Amino acid sequence: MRSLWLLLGLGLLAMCQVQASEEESLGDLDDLDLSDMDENDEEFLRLLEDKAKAKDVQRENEIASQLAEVQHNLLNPVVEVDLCETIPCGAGRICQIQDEKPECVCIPECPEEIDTRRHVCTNTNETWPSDCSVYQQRCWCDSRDERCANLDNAHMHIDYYGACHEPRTCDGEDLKDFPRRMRDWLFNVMRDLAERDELTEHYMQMQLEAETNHSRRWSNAAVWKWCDLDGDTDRSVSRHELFPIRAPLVSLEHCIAPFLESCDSNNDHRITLIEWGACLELDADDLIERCDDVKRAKPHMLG
Ligand SMILES: [Ca+2]
Ligand SMILES: [Ca+2]
Repeated sequence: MRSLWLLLGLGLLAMCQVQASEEESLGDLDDLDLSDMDENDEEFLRLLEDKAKAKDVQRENEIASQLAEVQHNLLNPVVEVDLCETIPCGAGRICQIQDEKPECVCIPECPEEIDTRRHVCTNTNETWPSDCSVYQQRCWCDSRDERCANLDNAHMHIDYYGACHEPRTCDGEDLKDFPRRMRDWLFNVMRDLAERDELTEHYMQMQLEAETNHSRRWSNAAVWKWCDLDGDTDRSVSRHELFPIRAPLVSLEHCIAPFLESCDSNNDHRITLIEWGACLELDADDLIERCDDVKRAKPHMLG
C-alpha cells in the first residue's frame, strides 16, 4: 500500500516538474533579447548553459526535498486522536482541550428555548428555560463561577418538565384508580415500543407473551419497566432511577408523584420488584425477575 502511494507521489511530482520546466523554457525565451546578441558569442552561450544548469540543480534539490517529505509522511502517518473522546463529561459540561489536555468545562451556551414545554421545574420550585440551563447553572455553582446565582444551586435538580405549578392534590379516588391506569399505560408503552421494533429480543418475547397470555398482560409490562428503570442493574429502583418516568409525567399526571412515593412501602428509598408489583396491585406470584442483562452489557448494539 505504501509503495503504491509512493508511486502516486512520484507521478504527481514528475507532472509538476514537466509543467514547471515547460513554463521556464518559455520564460527564458521570452527574456532573451536576440537583437543585441551575437549568435557566435561563445561566452554568452556558456553563461546561458551555466544558468540553465544551476536552475536544474535547484529544481532537483526541490524535488528531492519534496520526495523526502512525501516519504517521511508515508512512514510516519500523523494519526489525529480526539483526546476528548476518552473523557465523559457529566450533564451541563463539555470537553475542551486546554494546554493539550482534555478537560470538562461548564457548557458555555444553552440553545435558546422559546417552547414553554421545554421549561423545567426544579426541586427548589423554580422554573428554568430548559434542562440545559439547569445543568449549566449547577456546573457554575459547583465550580464557583461568578455566574452562579445561588450556591445552593449546586445541588439543584429537575423535578419535572414544564413550568412550576401549584401541585394539584391527588385525592383519594384518583389515587385509588391510579394503579390500574398505570398498568394500562405500561402495557401500552411496551406495545408501542414492540411495534416500533425498539425492544430487545428478550423483551419482544415478553411482550408477545403479554399479548397472548392474559395472566401475563400486566405483570410482564410491569417487570419490563422495572428492569428498564434499574439503570445500574442492582435489582432495585432508586429515587434517582425513577427520574425518567417521573419527570415527564408530573405535569400531566398529578397522581404520579404520590403514587411513586407509595411504592417504596418500607421507605428505604429503593423500590424492589415486590414493592413495585404490590403498588401496581399485581399478584406477587406473577412477578418473575426477568431482566435482559444483555441489553445492559451492549447498549450500543441497540442502535
Ligand atoms: Ca438500581
Ligand atoms: Ca423500598
